[in-house]
Amino acid sequence: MKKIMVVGRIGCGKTTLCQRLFGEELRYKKTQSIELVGGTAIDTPGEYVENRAFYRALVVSGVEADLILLLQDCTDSECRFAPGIQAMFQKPMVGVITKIDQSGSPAEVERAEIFLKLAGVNPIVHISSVTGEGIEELRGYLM
Ligand SMILES: Nc1nc2c(ncn2[C@@H]2O[C@H](COP(=O)(O)OP(=O)(O)OP(=O)(O)O)[C@@H](O)[C@H]2O)c(=O)[nH]1
Ligand SMILES: [Mg+2]
Repeated sequence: MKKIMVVGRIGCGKTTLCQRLFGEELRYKKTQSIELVGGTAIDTPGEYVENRAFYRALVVSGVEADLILLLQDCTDSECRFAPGIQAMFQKPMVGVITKIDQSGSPAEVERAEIFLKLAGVNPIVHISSVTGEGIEELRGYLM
């Protein structure tokens, strides 16, 4: 499995996705610092992408990763990624729209898709870490 780094806003579902990918029990735990999960995933705190002062730390940690997952919660009406953030990492990236089980309308998912496209990320997968929808498709990119 590729070494991944997971990036996205506070509460967008990074840690829950890592737990799902590594078959761990889904349980809430705030991420306080950059952490290695399951040996192949770098989980990051949402604060690092919400505050540009931390961008350098993200880039430095991302050097270790083969692939960066950029997560956008479909229920979140705000996007906090700098436009073209993809160019900053210089790494292959996959956009991940999270919490699709919570989506109130297709428009919410489309909004998340626009945010990820503005970030410069492609391809994009839609997932729910709770129901498992889209997880196998995402795994395909991690092989
Ligand atoms: N319904 C639903 N809830 C989810 C999903 N993924 C995560 N959550 C919930 O969203 C909340 C935040 O999830 P986390 O995975 O801790 O978020 P995070 O991105 O790691 O947040 P930080 O560590 O603070 O940056 C938790 O209560 C999760 O249970 C999902 O796919 N569907
Ligand atoms: Mg977390």
